[in-house]
Amino acid sequence: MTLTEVAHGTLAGLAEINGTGRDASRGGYSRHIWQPAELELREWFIERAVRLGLDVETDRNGNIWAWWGAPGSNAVVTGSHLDSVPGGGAYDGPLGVISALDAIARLQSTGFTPRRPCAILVFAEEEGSRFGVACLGSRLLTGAISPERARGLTDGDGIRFDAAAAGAGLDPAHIGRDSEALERIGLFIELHVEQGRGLIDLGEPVAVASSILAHGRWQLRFTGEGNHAGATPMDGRRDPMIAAARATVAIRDAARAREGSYAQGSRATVGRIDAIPGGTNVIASTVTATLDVRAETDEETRALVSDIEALAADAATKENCAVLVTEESWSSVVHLDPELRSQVASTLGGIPTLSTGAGHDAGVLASVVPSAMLFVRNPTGISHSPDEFAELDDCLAGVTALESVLRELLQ
Ligand code: HGY
Ligand code: MN
Ligand code: MN
Repeated sequence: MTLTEVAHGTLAGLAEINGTGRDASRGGYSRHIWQPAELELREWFIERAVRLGLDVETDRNGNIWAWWGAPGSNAVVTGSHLDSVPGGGAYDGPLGVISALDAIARLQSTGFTPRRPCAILVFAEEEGSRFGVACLGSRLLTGAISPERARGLTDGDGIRFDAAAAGAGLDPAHIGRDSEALERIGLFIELHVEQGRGLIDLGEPVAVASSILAHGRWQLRFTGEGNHAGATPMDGRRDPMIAAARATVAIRDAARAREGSYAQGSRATVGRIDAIPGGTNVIASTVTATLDVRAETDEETRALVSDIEALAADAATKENCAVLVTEESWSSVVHLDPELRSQVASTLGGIPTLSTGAGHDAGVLASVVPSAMLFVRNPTGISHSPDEFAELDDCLAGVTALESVLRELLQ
């Protein structure tokens, strides 16, 4: 079945938002916090939740809560995010939100009444695509980032987070750890499209998550001497683009060269390089490269980053440039709650367990409440790309799994 064919069944939500935030130049979707496409998705979610009779509120940090019955403590909370990476896929985030809506709709349609509070939670800025810090909404909720630091984050146009939050109707003075909201959460479970090949290799539609790689984001800022591309001889140039290019290849080689048990899980990626001033006929004065590093332990990730810092310094020196490395965000390795994981697995008759290299809000919440994740097979094994995909039958298997787990946890 195509997406439009499901317009009236479970996962109809995928069809309903299929056109929202399409990115004509990159392909896929660009849905960034408090910009038109993401605002449209917020409204879509609220309308869908109200249609289910859920009580909706947006918290002080821009996360949306949709309560099935009265808010209360020890709640079973499920959900994910609606925002995307630039040119992202249709499923990363929205599949978890839509599956939560559909699982609750199915429970309601069987006359099931939850014996404990239940809510869907839609997190703000999970991808960090606008303000640079991943899982910003869940970090603020849990106090994993200071309100001061969050307020001062800026987007590509220099707009501050506090100004954007105020524009979205929040009180920037009030953002930060929300103990009252946290105390309500008894456990959190997030359904998410798988972003690797695990379920393809296992030949299974659904798995439960075991762990999330340690990961973080850094910025490498190379500075040299801006000059005229035509009037400046090659000798004597101090070109930060060359330093950044050398460093980018060396970073890739360093991650590939990790030894022993860390070889498989170590990853380092330069996702974007921005040059100032960025003219075709101009030698750049400053070049900024983004850096994403991940590994199976905090120590190994930190060790790889310090190797990368040395490599970047060497690349800069060779070009008579300077480099400044600054950390933007950090997430320790996450081992999701083993008890909840086995309860989920046994409820589902023993589905496989998978670790992931992708970060999630469930990984942030795991530091404060028992958290679990369900993965749905992605037959391309590709994510953060328009090629990300999930077969309808596998999506339905995911909803059915989430419905069974919620029924078990709520009775
Ligand atoms: O970057 C990540 O792993 C997640 O998609 N935010
Ligand atoms: Mn993502
Ligand atoms: Mn995601």
